[in-house]
Amino acid sequence: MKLYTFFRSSAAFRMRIALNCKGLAYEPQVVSLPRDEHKLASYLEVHPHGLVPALEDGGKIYVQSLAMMEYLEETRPKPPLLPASAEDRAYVRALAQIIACEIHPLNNLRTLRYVKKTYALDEDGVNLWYRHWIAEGLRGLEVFIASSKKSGRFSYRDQVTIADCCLVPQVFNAQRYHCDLAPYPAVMAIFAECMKLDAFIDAQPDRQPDAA
Ligand SMILES: N[C@@H](CCC(=O)N[C@@H](CS)C(=O)NCC(=O)O)C(=O)O
Repeated sequence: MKLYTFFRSSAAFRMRIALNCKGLAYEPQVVSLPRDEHKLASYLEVHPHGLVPALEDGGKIYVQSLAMMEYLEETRPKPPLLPASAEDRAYVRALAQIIACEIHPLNNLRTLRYVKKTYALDEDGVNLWYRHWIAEGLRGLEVFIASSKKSGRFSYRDQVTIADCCLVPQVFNAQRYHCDLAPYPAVMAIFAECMKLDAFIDAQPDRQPDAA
């Protein structure tokens, strides 16, 4: 398998964790976002929307990290990254989507570049935007986890799932922007447990070949 990745990309980080959890070897193909390599014609042939990551498997290309994690789950089910029951799978998918659909797009590179340019924001202005949406998103995540009674060591009981593959990169991202994470103790407890595992440690940005 080949993973089109960038060390700081949260969505690529999700995939690196999922691949590591399943013990799947992959070849990293670096696509530098600051150098706009995701906008090159050669990459647009891989991913028509010019976003990282993409996964190549058996000569076919897959995009969208949530879809790719589900693809891995269906083609390489062991160890599972989703719970056994439909109810619990819905819970885990909801958590993953809270992060991937509600939080991450508002803080994506193209979003930040757009608000910075369009509204002539300086660095403080961009940080204000970033931290506002992180606080909104993580508050929702915290409430969802705390009220579900389904969390344990990890987002779902003692099983690592795709929810954790999404949660950890989002927390890394928030830490990079110096967000106050004290109001989210349930989220941070899960983060701490995940970061004891090699699959997460080895996937983190500063362990990647393209880390600055
Ligand atoms: N929903 C997509 C998100 C992909 C995405 O937004 N990737 C970011 C990096 S984390 C990207 O390529 N950004 C380029 C840009 O914003 O210009 C997924 O889960 O794969």
